[in-house]
Amino acid sequence: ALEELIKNSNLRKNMETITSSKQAIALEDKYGAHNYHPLPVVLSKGEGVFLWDVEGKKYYDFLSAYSAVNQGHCHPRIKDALIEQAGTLTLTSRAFYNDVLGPFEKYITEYFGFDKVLPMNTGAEGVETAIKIARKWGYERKGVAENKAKIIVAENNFHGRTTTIISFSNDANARKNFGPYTDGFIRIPYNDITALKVALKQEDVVAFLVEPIQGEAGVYTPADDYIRQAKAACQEQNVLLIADEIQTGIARTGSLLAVCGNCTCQGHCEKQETYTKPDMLILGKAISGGFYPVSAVLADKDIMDVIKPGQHGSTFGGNPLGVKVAMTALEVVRDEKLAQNARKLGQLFRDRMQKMVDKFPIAKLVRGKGLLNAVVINDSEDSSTAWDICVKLAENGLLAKPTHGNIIRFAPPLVMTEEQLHECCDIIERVIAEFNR
Ligand code: IF1
Repeated sequence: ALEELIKNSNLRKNMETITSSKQAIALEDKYGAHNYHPLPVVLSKGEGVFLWDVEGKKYYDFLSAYSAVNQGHCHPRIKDALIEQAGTLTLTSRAFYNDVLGPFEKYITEYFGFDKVLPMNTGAEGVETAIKIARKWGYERKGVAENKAKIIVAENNFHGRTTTIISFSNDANARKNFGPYTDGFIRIPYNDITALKVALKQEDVVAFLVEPIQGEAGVYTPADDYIRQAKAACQEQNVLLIADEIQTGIARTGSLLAVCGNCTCQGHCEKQETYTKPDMLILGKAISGGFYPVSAVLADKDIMDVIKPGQHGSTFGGNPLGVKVAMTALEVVRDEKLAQNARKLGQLFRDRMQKMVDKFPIAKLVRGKGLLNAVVINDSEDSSTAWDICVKLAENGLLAKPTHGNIIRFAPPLVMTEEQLHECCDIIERVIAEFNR
C-alpha cells in the first residue's frame, strides 16, 4: 500500500524513473552542468564496501566517495542516528541554541584534543574558515599590519573550489578564467623544509596551510618528519600550522589523523611522540560517514577566540542533524578500530601491489599510507591507459578513478576485511596483466 502511495504521489509522477545506466547518463548529460567527467557507471545502492549499479551489477568501492565513506556505505548505526534526529529536529539556525550542538562540540574537541571547534558544512568552507581565523589572528594577536597577512601554501595543493582557494592553486584547469584572484598567498614546493624556512622569513606571514599527504596531487606522501619539522619551523616564527585533513583524516591513513604519524591510539595522540599537533585542524568528508555534509575547524582557545559574533558562520553549520550524524560517525571509527584496520590492510595492499609492479612494467610504482594509496601507470599523463584500466576494473567489479591522467587512486572503505582485500588485489592484478602487452 505504501509503495502504491509513493508511486502515485505527485512527486513520483513528475520524476523520471531510472531503469538503465544509459538513461541516467543521458539525463545528466542533457540537464546537468558538465563540471565532472565520471566513469560510465550509474550507482543505485551501497552497503559497506560494496556498490550496485542500476542493472544490479555489484562492485567493490575503491574510491569511498573520495574518502568520505571510510565507515562504509549506509552504515546502520549512522543511518539510525540520522533517521532518529530527522524525526526530532533538523535545523534551528544559530540564532538559537540547540540541544545537540553542545554535546557534539564537547565530543569532537575531546576526541581530537583541542579547546574549541567551529562547525561548517563542506571542506572548502572549512578551509575558508581556517584562512579567515588565521588572518584575524595575525592582525589581532601577531600585530600584522592591516591587509598585509600572507599564508604559505604548497605547490600542487588541493583545498577546494571557492574563488579564494583556487586563487592559490597552481592547477590551470581549476583556475583559468575564474579571476580576479585573492591576494595574500605564497606558494612553495611541497615536502621542502628549506623552502618553507625561506618563505617563513618573509614579513607578515600568519600561517602555513598544508595537506599532510597530498591527495589530488596523486597521493603524494612527504618525508616522515615533514609535518613535525614544518611545525617547529612555524613555531619559531610565530606562524600557525594549519593541517587540511579533510581527505587524510578520520583513520584513512592508518592513524586517526595523518599528523598522528605512526600511532593508532584512536584519538589520544597527544600522548604519542609521533604526533604533531597543528594549530588548526580542518576536517570534512568522513567526519559524517557520507550521510550529510559536515566540516569542522578545531583550534585552541587563544586562536579560536579571535572570532566574535557576526564575523563568521553558515545557516546549516552546526545543525542538529549534521552534528548528530558526525558524532555517531566518529564513534564508529573508534568502536570498529578503523585506523588499525586501515593500517593493517594498507600494508597488505602495498605489499601485493609492489609484487605486481615488480612483475608488470605497465605499473610503475605504488605509494601511499594506510588505505590511501595510488598506483602510477607507466604511460604519459595525456595517455588514456589509466582511464582504460579503470573502465576494465569496473567491468571486473572494482571501482577506482584515475587522477592526473596516469595515476590510479585506491581508497576502499576502511571496514574492508583481509579476505575481501585479497580478492580486490586479484582483480587489479588480473586487469593490469591484461594491459601489460
Ligand atoms: C570533487 C580531489 C579528492 C580535499 C582537501 C579540501 C577539499 C578536498 C584535501 C574540499 C576535496 C575532493 C573534492 C572532490 C574531488 C576531491 C579530491 F581529487 F580533488 F583531490 F578527494 F581526492 N581539502 N577533495 O581533498 O572539500 O569542499 O569538496 O567538501 O568532486 O571536487 P569539499
